[in-house]
Amino acid sequence: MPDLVRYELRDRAAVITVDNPPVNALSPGVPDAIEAAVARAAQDTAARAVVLIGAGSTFIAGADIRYFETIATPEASLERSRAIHARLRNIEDCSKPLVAAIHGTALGGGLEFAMACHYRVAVSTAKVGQPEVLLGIIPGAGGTQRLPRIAGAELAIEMCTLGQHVPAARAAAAGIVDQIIEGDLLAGAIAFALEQGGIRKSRDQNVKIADSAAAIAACAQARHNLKRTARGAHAPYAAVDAIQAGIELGFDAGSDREIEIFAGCVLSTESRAMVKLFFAEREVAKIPDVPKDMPTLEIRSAAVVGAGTMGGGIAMNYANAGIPVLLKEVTQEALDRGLATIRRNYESSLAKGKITREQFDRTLALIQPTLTYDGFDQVDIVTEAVFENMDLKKSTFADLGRVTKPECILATNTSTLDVDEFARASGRPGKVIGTHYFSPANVMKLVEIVRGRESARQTIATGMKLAKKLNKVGVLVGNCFGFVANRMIAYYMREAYLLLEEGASVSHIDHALVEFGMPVGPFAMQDIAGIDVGARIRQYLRSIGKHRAEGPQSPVPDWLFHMGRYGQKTGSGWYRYEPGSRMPIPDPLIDELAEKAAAERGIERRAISEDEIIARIMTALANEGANILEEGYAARPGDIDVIYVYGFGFPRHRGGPMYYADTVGLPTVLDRVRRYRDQLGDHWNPAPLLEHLASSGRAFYGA
Ligand code: T1G
Repeated sequence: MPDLVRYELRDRAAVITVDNPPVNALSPGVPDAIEAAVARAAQDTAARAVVLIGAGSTFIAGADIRYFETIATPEASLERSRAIHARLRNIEDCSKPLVAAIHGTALGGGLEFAMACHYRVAVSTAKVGQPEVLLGIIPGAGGTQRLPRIAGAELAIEMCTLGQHVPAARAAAAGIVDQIIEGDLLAGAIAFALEQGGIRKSRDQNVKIADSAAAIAACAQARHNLKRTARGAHAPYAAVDAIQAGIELGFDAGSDREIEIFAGCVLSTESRAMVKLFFAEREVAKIPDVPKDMPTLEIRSAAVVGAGTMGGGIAMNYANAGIPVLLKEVTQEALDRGLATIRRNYESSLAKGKITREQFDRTLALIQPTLTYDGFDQVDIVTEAVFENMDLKKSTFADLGRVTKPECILATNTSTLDVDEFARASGRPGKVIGTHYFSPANVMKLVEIVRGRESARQTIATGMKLAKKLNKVGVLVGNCFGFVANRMIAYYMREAYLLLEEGASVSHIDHALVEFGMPVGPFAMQDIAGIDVGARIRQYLRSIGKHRAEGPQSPVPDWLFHMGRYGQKTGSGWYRYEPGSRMPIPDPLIDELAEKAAAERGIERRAISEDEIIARIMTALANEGANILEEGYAARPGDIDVIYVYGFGFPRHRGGPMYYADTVGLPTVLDRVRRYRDQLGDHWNPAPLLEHLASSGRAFYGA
């Protein structure tokens, strides 16, 4: 396929250009065309050296992920991997100096092709990486063999288990990149290639792994660390196994091990889940009725009303993105408190070396504190983050409608209240959206962009684009109670509370969810967020005759609230905490309260397995997710999964609550809902969409 891979002669060098937009993926035909072009260059008497480069914005960004699902059997995987290994050997055997010229990213198979080249040069903004573990696989084209030989075992392990993108400067320091090119990359690469006296095959380089004992010790240390960080994912361990095999058995046998291990990974549920998530993360930006080229408003300045925990974090997001932001409070004391928290956050980043002093000063200077609406008539967006009270928010929006310019976007950070009420109060409903951040707002990546009944498409498109500019993952959701994240988490918590009453302990339930892959269990999570936050929302909801999730409402969380046990911030909540420690200590008082609540509900307590805990909680999530999809408050199951992965740390290797339900099988999930209804009550009500898909043998994905 000459058109995806071009060949030309430049200054006595053969230039091979991969041109497969948007990211020069190694789609079918591309690897063979590169191999053929290298072979041609080797024969081309007019060429003294060869340069491999990518067209457009990047070098090769890896294998074409869209084709992973076409690999149906281990045999098919083995055959493909053996073919690509052979191709890279042939490329590496080129008799003339072969240089990879890297800009943008060289990722996965892209870096593996670059490492099969004899040399690599890059522009200073380039990045390289082996992100395969983020897809539930390992490098499958020799990366676990060549990278340790080029960069040493430790960095190879780090790159293959974390999957991060390594900047060119660090790659150069590690020997992955031989030269940083200033100015024109292609010209620099050709000059570099023509200077090279000979070829250098990375498969023959063993100096950096000569101390095999140290390298194998690094593998053992990595496995130890993964116990804490992998959270149940297997691919990172598999990558270490392949690297160790190469160190112990040599390049050839190590490559065979890599091929086998890769075959096991690419067919795994873990990989299927993570590939789905990869594309779901890209789909969330596509709003069915908002064209990709919808003109958006330029956000050059902002304002935030409310300098509390959320308001302060939101103001930091604007400042971190270089957007000047007014931060308004009602009293000087509250404003000073908010600013002090912001300053502390930046001082901690400075102390950790995440920002320089210059960045510290520049960013902090972008946050302008104020007690008035002066200047609000100039800003492009205002985010309201005042206390979660309907009347207060409505009067704030009435003010904003009055003091801001007509084209200004009015966003609310409410997590539970009706956005349409604020829109009406502002008098400019087309400009109103929800931007529901997650605490801490300056850290958590997720933002639910809430569409009101009259939110204009340009306002939505502007909100989505702004999320990306603030380095957030924006997901569009409908304006139902609790939107998507909180609406579903209410069912997650309902089941946790009820399982506690029925006989499971707080630490048992938390352990089950952590083993499942959650960063923390529901009770430890609530102790971090504050039991008082949930209690005050329940109080407000009771005042308007609502509950977060239908069914039995466990009294235990409110009992803790009335006892002043708010969690970590008060030294006790669902757990006890020693002064200055965040280590949760089980407290027998909680079991006593659970027994009391069970007695009041006439519940006979029993032993409950971790499998049942997971089944109950995940089924509750999926069933409510199905209702949300059917009601149209989320566009795709992938949107819900992206929300749960970024909002609550749902394990990526499970794909998210909706994809996880698909892996369990919707007939099984439906059967569980019906069984729970019979055993536990009518609050378990099968979602019509779940019933429909289960009875028609379909899944959420592909519905
Ligand atoms: N395959 C297929 N499509 C891809 C792709 C890929 N590798 N990478 C990106 N796309 C699509 C993406 O879906 C989107 O499509 C468009 O390109 C722009 O992407 C043998 C087996 C390169 C850093 O994991 O990390 O090699 O939505 O929105 O923000 O060992 O894309 O427009 O229709 O993300 O500028 C390893 C994955 C593969 C890299 C660019 N490689 N890609 O980010 O654009 S496994 C990766 C990325 C492998 C070998 C193994 C990013 C990016 P659409 P985008 P971006």
